[in-house]
Amino acid sequence: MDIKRLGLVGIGMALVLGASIATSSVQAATKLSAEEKEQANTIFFQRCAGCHGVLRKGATGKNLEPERTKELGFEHIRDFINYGSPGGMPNWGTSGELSEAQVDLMANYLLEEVVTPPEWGMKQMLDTWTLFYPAKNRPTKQMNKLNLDNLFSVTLRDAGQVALISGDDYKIKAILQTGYAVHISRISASGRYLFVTGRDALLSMVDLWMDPPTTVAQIKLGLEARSVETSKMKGFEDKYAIGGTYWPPQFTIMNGDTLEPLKVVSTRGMTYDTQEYHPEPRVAAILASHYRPEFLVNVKETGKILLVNYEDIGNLNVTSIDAERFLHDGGLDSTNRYFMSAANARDTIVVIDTKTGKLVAKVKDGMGATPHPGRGANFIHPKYGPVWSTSHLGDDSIAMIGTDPEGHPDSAWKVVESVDGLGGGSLFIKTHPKSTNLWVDAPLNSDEETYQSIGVLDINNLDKGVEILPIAKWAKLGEGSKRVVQPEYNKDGSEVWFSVWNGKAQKSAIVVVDDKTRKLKKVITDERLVTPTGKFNVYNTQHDIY
Ligand code: DHE
Repeated sequence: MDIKRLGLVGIGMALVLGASIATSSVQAATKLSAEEKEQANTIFFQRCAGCHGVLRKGATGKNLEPERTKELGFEHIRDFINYGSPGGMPNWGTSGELSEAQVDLMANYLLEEVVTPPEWGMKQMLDTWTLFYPAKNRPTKQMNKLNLDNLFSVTLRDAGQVALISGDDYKIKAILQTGYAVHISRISASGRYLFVTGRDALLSMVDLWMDPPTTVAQIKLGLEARSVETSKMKGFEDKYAIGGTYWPPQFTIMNGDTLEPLKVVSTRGMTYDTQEYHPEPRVAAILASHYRPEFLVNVKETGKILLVNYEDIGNLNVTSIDAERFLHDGGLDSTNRYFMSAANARDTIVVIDTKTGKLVAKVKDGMGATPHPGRGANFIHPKYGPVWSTSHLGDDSIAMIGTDPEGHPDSAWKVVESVDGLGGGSLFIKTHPKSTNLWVDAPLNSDEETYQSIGVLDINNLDKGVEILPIAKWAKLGEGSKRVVQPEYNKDGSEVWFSVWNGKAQKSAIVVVDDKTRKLKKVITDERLVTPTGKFNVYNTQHDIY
């Protein structure tokens, strides 16, 4: 095994981390000024809270409360921030993302007491809710000539915008202002409305029928968020939207037509296993059931999946399923019946039957380290039948789990095969019902050649191994880290799009590859394409095709 493909930069740092806490140096903190503390707070929010939690209790990242950091000592923490670790901690210092002074600042900051941010309830939400276009001022039919089914909503992360790009002529049709470090897009059941959430919990609702597509409502749901979804059950299409927040730890159900907040529900409570109180159980992925009028809400730190029934918001019925701690992302199987959810820091995939509303399995045997599926990839395995697959952050494997309990009972809810992908540091995997290719990225790998490439496997000949395509090279962008991230198909499954994610001041691109030939088809460049990351094809996102 090529050590680079596992992403083993900073192995020395892992050994440092593994060293006995008792032997590490205890060093007094340099007291930070109010100004320094504010700067550190901002950096912590932008770079660290996603993995370690606002209260620093740890999740994907380690616990960073002062009791622990003081034991580790200033130098240890500073080096860890600087060099990163094979477990997925980025090398903030050596990558140039933080200066030496900022690394020192953060090491000192982590020795100080935790700063608890303010709460955010209905009053704050209503204060920030803006309905730019009430439903009566919106068109009754599509006013533009866009082929909406093949439109892509592209996250322009550091611009706080999304670009709407046509999958037909590769042109940018609109740029829309959204929240800070915008994260994901989701599409309403009808395909008309696009919902975009920023990390700052600013949620935007875009009417794709207007000419040009326009933001019709916005609301700030808290201070930090990653997820949004809309009701997809027959009879409830476009009726409700839901947003989950990391801080405060809660979810909010909104009117799907206006974003008016209707119900805020805290997720604070007891962990599923040790049954101890957790003050910050963050809401990670949310999916809409196609079988029942329910949202599936991943509560990270307590390890519970909530089935939130939206039939009667005033008498809210929530089923709480004991799943596994540190639930993060996940998707549906090919029949849309089973929710496959990654408890990534526990190397587990939890399976929920959205038809019966019950836990089906917790798949642990055969999983790699830190599964990170995005929504995963569904295909027919030549031997084991329908499978859902995930790549991993912590190693280079791709795990395939059988999802057909009736047709292939022996394979159901087991890792039936695990193969080598592109490398550790993988975030996303993708295929399409019309394709026999399985694409896998590794944007957080430490090896430049690896994170600038994409891996592709032939579903019918998995033994042949991965073919590596130098996507970033094809884009010819000049300087920068140019991480290749998130495969996304066009509507008919003939093309796959990849983001070449560069620094904010550098040139980025989207590279389009022909799915059949695996050859370069198009490089989309435009000065407005600043730090593209996620891409969401309207039709595939609307219908949960992946
Ligand atoms: Fe994401 C999905 C959280 C960092 C790009 N990301 C998700 C989801 C969660 C999440 C909970 C699932 C949402 C859902 O389905 O409802 N992401 C987090 C983090 O907490 C984390 C680790 C750190 C942070 O501070 O945010 C994080 N994510 C990133 C990135 O650095 C990425 C690569 C670039 C970016 O734009 O920030 C990134 N995340 C994405 C993308 C998806 C996503 C593209 C949607 C994938 C999909 O196919 O659905």
